[in-house]
Amino acid sequence: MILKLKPIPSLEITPRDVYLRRREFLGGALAAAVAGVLPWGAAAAAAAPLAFSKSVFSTDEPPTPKADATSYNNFYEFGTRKTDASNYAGALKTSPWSITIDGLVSKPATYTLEDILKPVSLEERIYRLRCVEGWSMAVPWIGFPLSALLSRVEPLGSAKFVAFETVVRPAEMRGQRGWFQTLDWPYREGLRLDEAMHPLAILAVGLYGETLPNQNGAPVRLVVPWKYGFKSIKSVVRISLVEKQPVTSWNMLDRDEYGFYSNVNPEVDHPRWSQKTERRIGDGSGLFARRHPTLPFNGYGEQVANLYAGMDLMTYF
Ligand SMILES: Nc1nc2c(c(=O)[nH]1)N[C@H]1C(S)=C(S)[C@@H](COP(=O)(O)O)O[C@H]1N2
Ligand SMILES: [Mo]
Repeated sequence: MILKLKPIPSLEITPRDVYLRRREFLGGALAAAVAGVLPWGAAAAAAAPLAFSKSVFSTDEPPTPKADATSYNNFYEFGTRKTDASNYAGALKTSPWSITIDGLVSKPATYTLEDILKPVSLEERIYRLRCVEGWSMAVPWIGFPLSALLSRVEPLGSAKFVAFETVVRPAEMRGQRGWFQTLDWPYREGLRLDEAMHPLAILAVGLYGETLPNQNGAPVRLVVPWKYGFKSIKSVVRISLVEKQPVTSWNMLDRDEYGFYSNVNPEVDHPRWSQKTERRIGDGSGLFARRHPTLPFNGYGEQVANLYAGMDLMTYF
């Protein structure tokens, strides 16, 4: 195994352990977070330091250099080149920000980002994100379990899937205007409800100790580490609990190339290229870049394979 993921002891962790671990790592910024003074105020455009604890869910691999993780991005709302997001995403106004949660829930709501963050504690999780294009990065995300937010709105028994949408703002997102329409906006993604409730699925609001830069999906984006990167939808404004499998942007573009599940799987090639290996961003480039074997479920199989027991992963790719 290349990627060493520590086992998930979450259910064994006592509140006291969590408390002690948090005390160990939290700096002075904790006081601000506890008081509800989060750095997403009116003028929080620049990166602000975040208070967080370290998570037992992290891989123990060294993170990709921050300069690479924040300049080599896919964010088609700003263009299709890897540098477009870091060059143009500054135009997106990320404060104020709110997320509407609707559909099959007992308590539909529109929460501001501050409302969302008040009851949760942030943790840093170093996750590897594997892009369907054949590269990957290990990023120290700062976020909280998606399940915490979903539980708050009380999903109904009839809810089976969760649909996500990115903001639509052509005036601020150059990829949403003009002649070169790439995807059909809003960018849409989805998960089965049990996937969304899995403790590894997080909403991230920061990376490398600071609030998310716009190119990485500010102010709040999903990170689902066992799935190809395109499932990790950026700049989320709407989350809907639904009964039927929702449409997703890449699947709409080409259903043979991008499935709904999109679990990282070295055995299922993309129709135009192999998925067996990956290039690690920051690890040298060109012909001599080392390629690493891609792992089933991106290395998180022990934690998530049971979600797919009995499913043919060649059919449900
Ligand atoms: N809204 C939106 N979310 C998106 C994308 C996008 O184009 N638009 N690209 C996806 C893809 S293909 C990848 S690999 C990851 C990249 O995340 P990163 O730039 O933070 O590494 O974001 C995903 N989320
Ligand atoms: Mo990707």
